[in-house]
Amino acid sequence: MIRPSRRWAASLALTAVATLAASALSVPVTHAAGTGTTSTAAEEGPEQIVNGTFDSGSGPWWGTGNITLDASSGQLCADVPGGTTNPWDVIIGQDNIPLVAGETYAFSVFGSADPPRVARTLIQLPVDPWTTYLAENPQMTTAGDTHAYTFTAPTSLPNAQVAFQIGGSATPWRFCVDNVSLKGGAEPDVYKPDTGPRVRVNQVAYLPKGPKNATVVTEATTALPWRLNDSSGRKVANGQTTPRGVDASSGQNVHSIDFSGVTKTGTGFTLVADGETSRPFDIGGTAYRDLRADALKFYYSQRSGTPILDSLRPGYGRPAGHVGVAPNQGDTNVPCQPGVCDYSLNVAGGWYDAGDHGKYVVNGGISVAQLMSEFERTKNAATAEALGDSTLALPESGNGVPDILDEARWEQDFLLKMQVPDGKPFAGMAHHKIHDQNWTGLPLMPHLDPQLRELHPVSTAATLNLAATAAQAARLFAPYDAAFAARNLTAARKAWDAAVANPNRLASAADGTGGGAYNDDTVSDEFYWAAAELYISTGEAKYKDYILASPLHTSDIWRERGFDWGSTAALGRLDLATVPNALPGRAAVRASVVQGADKYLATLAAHPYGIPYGVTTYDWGSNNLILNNMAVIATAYDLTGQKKYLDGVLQGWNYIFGRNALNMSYVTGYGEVNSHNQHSRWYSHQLDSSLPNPPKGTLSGGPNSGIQDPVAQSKLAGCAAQFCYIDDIESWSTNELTINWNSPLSWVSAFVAGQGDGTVKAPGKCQVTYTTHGAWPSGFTTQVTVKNTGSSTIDGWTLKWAFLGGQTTSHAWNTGITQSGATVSAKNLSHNAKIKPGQSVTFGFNGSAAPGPNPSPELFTLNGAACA
Ligand code: 9MR
Repeated sequence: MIRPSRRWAASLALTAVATLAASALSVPVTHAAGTGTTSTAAEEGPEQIVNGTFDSGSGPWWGTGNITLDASSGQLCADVPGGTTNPWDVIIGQDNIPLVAGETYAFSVFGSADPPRVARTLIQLPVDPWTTYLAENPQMTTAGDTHAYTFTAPTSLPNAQVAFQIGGSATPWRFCVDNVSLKGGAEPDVYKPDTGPRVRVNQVAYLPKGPKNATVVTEATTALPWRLNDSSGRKVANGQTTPRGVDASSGQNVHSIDFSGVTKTGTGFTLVADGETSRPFDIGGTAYRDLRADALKFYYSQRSGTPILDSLRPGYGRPAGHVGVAPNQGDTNVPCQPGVCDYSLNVAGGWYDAGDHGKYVVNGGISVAQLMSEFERTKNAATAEALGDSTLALPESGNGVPDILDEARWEQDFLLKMQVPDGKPFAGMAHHKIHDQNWTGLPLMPHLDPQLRELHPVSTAATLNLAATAAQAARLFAPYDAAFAARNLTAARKAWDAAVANPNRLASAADGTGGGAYNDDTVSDEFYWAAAELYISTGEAKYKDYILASPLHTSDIWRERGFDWGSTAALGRLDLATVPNALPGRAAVRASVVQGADKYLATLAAHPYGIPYGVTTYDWGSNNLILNNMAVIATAYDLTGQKKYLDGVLQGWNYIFGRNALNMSYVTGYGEVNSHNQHSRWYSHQLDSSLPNPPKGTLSGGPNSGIQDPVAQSKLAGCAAQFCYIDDIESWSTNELTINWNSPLSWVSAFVAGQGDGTVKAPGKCQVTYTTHGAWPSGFTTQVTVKNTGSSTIDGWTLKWAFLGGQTTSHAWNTGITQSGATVSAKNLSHNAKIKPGQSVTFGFNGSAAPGPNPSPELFTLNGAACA
């Protein structure tokens, strides 16, 4: 993958003027030795340039905003525009090069220019007064030459800059460099992360009645004493550690600590063991309510096609990106890649995928599905708290629709636009993605991206992502906007049929220039997921038959590595288990989720850091995979109410917030030490202090054993899995932010936020029989009996449930009924307010039908408590 880094143009004119002034005043200690002459001693010294061979893209090299760096040939090339005045109007550079005073360095570069040009070559101070230590003007030829020089550094500094100033030409030309090398000086520091105290805790909070686990890194092989202190250092509890041996995911010898017995609440607790004091943490539950909102608020500032209002996100306001206003070229009229199609589409809107400006149907699909499922869970799970309107500070807040659905719709509208129009080849399928023709650098605000945007070929995977999400949207939006729901259902059916007709159109792994490939060679899981959503929303036999015939319906889909955008069967299985439907054998579907959860619990129990991720090499975006495994455990809790599943989620949660080898939280703004330099073209604070860091509640991808980017490669080579991470904006393979990573963070934080103090809630003392006696095309009649199974009289009651889709209640008897969205509240009348132990009340209502099935609800709450 090639990801050039590029400086934003704004600050550069000033930079370069100052450079000249400084070089005129200072005396460069450059010994221009000419081509081919170098100091042997220096040549044998250590290499100080990172990725001078461009074997893995162009990072951490950057360029000015008027060029695009291209490393696809294995050299670094740029088309230099004509019509600039000064050399510094166009620059390619690399920062953070250490120099040691008095050391002699050998610098060399192979460069070419077509047509021939001079490329001003500098090693300099990166800030005013821009003192130069090497300043040369090599003549670059079309065939290319190696140019080599030596110089002695007059001063020590950790962050010198190599810069090729290539502006000032009246006409355009092409510049390429390769084998850029600076040898000499001291061995570059071996990167050693600052991991702080060896006692590792969840730096945010433990729930008072939940499990409390920590890990201590120690050479000791026998149990050690531990002690828990409150914020004033007073002892709250003590005990003995459990030696766990060497942890394969970190290579560390560790002990675990269990202080679950402590239920005292407060802030500023610390855990002490082996002479080390942990970072402080709370015992209490409210932080995760904030996170539930923050993790969802993340999506608004990822929106494309609309201005981000500073009034709603102070410090994050920006103009609308990609609305066809120069220098943007899109996304209102986007052509296909050459030869792919003969039309243009308006695909404005949606969310930017990650730190790039690309929009990908496969990844948008799982993200919007997880947001919709987070909402759908509020209809079906006993511990889910309502996610209502005006909870996320959106432009749509106050429109009567839950904000989480407003946010999901922003993406779903975009996914619908990616469907091939009728009458065109592959009508009904979805284009795999839309993004820039070439990779852009950092920082680059969305509205300033000058690249051509292109639609890429259709794919079966994208089409099925559209089918699945549109089918889910059809039932969830029905109570709020019947027309939008119907549009989604039509699109979903059409997409399904198109995918069945074209079951093997795979996105190419080679299509990764300017955006991610998101290639996926196995689409049986996408078929299964789409069939599941279509079946739940329509009840139709063709989808049911597909599900029942799919080998994925009964196989063990619970990968140790977790599910993600390329492995989506779990999305279907989880919804078939939790959303009311009439699938034959549904009990086995539910049981399979519990089996998956049991597997992850076993992994977690065996792991000295309590991580439900049973692998020793970590994948790209490992944090999202771990969170998805936790969502499976959480769903088992929703299905069974068994404490071990709740405890499992809470234990896995600790890893994300600091109980890990790096002793850090991977969520911006949460935990004393947290990721905040995630790779992003607009949250580029690390590169430009006038820009913000990512907003609070942004998940980093986390450790990735693949370390595909040059910064990670230069700093983390040989890393044990948990150490394959660096909070550096250039480390796009370990530290990006992505819409499909915040979606499980958001889902799981909503689960945790709903658990109060961590106690397993006792079921309500009630039993409900819900019988739909008659159904006709436009309506139905239902009778409900509520039995008091407790030992005291219920005096006044409200029974709540939710319909699957757009059903509404009309005439009711023996109750007063109100409805909000799909959720119905039936309240007693004065004559039946009391239900004595063992006795029942019966009421009924007529309802208006909605498209699709009308299954009996499976969750009833009486006065706020879920009936058994
Ligand atoms: O999240 C994706 C990961 O699973 C893949 O292994 C990786 C390489 O193909 O790509 C990741 O997705 C990136 C996408 O291609 C472009 N936008 C940023 C995504 C996160 O890094």
